[in-house]
Amino acid sequence: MATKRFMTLPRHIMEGEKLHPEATGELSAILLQLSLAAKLISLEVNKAGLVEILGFTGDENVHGEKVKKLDIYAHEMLIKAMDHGGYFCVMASEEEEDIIHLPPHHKIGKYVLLFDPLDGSSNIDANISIGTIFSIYKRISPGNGPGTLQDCLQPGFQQVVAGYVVYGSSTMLVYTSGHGHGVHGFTLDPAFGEFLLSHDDIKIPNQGRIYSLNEGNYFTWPLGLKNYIKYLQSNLFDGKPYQARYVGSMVADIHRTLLYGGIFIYPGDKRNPKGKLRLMYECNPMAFIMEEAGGRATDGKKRILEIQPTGLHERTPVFIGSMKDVLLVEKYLREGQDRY
Ligand code: AFP
Repeated sequence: MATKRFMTLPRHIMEGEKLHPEATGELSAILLQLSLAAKLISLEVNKAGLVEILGFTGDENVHGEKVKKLDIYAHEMLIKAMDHGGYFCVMASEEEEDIIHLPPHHKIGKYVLLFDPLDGSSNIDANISIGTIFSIYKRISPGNGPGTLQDCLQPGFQQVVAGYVVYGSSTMLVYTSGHGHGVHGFTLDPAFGEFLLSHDDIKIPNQGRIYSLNEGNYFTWPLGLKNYIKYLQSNLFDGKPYQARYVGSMVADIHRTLLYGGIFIYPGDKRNPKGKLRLMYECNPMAFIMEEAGGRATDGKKRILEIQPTGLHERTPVFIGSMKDVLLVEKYLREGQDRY
């Protein structure tokens, strides 16, 4: 293996491919294309404050949310980067209600791509970290024609690759192909436009000291969650209570949780029993990464990766992070017996 200092993403992928003689190289090509899209999106994100790209297009996305131009740019950039390589039979995006078919006359491949092009977009104007999240499956529908909704609605344990790009103080791409191959983080060196291996085989601490959720929703939380947070605030761990950290951008909060340990929570509550975050292109990819890094991800009861999806944009409560922290909140939720 090359010295870590000059381990570029392409080289890391190629070396990983050598470990799997059966590999066709398609997943490698997909990851490289995704990294190209990430570089182009990063360029726009990093200069958003300088050009008129800020602000609203006046359009709304499928969820009725005001769409910022960067959302659209990221969405279109990913589709343009991914729709002509012959890797995919179908795609799906947070920004489109229905599945996205490949343009006619394009070669159809055996993979499925789901993505949130720019998660955390309400933070763009405040220059807070935002991100892209991606999730890849193999098709399950028969034949070699266009993919179907059935191909997109697979449980998360069927993913073949999951990852995210965090556009923060630096741009980082984190991905895993699961099955013990590890979680790897690459930092973009803008000097020569390459992602360099900066976090090899990331493992989340078994227990953290940080909890992360929107405490503004406290009065709608289930009783068990209130008791859990009170426990973290009123007991001492290494001499002090847990620290609260909440960016309000899932990719940033998950990235910190992965590196530092602790727990990120977006619960179901009185108003929204399914919570806010999307199963297919937010929670499933993050759960795949977190489990591969030695953590845990559930909806409070069952593994996120075992949820059988019924809709492209369905939401799920999510409790994700260090093994001990997630197991403990599940205990408090059980004791709370779904009472409010
Ligand atoms: P936006 O894309 O509207 O900024 O929402 C971001 C997000 O989907 C996710 O990235 C955050 O974890 C979560 O919403 C924050 O939601 P609250 O603002 O309700 O805490």
